[in-house]
Amino acid sequence: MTHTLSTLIGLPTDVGASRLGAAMGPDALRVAQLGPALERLGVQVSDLGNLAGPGNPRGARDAQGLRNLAECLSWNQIAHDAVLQVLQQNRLPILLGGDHTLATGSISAVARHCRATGKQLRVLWLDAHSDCNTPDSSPTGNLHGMPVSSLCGLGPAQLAALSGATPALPASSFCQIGLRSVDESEKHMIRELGLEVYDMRAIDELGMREVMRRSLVSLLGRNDRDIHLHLSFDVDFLDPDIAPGTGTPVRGGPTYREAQLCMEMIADTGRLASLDIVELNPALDLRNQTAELVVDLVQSLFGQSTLMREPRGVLQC
Ligand code: 6HN
Ligand code: MN
Ligand code: MN
Ligand code: MN
Repeated sequence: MTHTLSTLIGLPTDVGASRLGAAMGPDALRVAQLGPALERLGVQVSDLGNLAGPGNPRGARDAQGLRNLAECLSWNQIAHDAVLQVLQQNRLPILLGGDHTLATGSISAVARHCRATGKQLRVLWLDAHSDCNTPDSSPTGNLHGMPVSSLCGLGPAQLAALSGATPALPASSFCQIGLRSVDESEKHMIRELGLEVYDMRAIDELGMREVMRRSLVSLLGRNDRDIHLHLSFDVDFLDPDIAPGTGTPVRGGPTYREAQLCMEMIADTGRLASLDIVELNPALDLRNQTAELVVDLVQSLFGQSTLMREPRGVLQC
């Protein structure tokens, strides 16, 4: 384990999504005992509670074609400031969303921290979607579809500026896994940016193990000590049969076992240093099963395994 001290940051908002409910995500994760589950693994957990921010005005698209931009900016600034402070305390921030817009603030803070400490930031993005729309390309105007482009310096300028440098990180520092709903405009963007992407077809053809091996090798290379690995975990990555509690479900996602293997292989790298858990929508869930599944997976991410084993490292897997 890289960090044994971690801090939960609740960001109860759904201003970046079109469906209401992700604002209840942080509490559903607490009800599912996220903190105690991590503590059983030897992680010391503190919880900042739910931070306050603007409500959801459910705005129409503005002149730029965006919904709730001002509120998204506020929430991302709040996310940014909290994540940066936690990193400066040498703790591992766990952002509890909230919708996926929040990754802009969160990863901008991580990028700032890495610049200050000489670390190299790599981002693993688990999602059914590519989240690389721009204000011009977005079919919906929802900002949760734009964090990747914002971080690459293309989204709305105020969001892109959060890291203090544009881009917060180059597209080559990302890897996306689990995609199965990509807008036409995003297909072009993936090409243009040169994003490394493993869609569900890649998982079908290669298997999760090989997909994870390839992506971790390309993200971490020789797995030097100076790499900071950030995981942005959109709950809609998971198949909706096992994880119905999310606002933009897409059928045909990873199974329980595939998702476990994915988390276990990330744990094996020993490089996880910050985490977003986003897009959990308890209003659409059944008896909190999605939150409970996420807690189960996060335990694997923090090193829980069936047998006692030594971390194998990315190149030995
Ligand atoms: N998410 N591509 C669609 C859009 O509205 O831009 C869906 C985005 C979903 C975003 O799940 O984080
Ligand atoms: Mn650090
Ligand atoms: Mn997403
Ligand atoms: Mn998604």
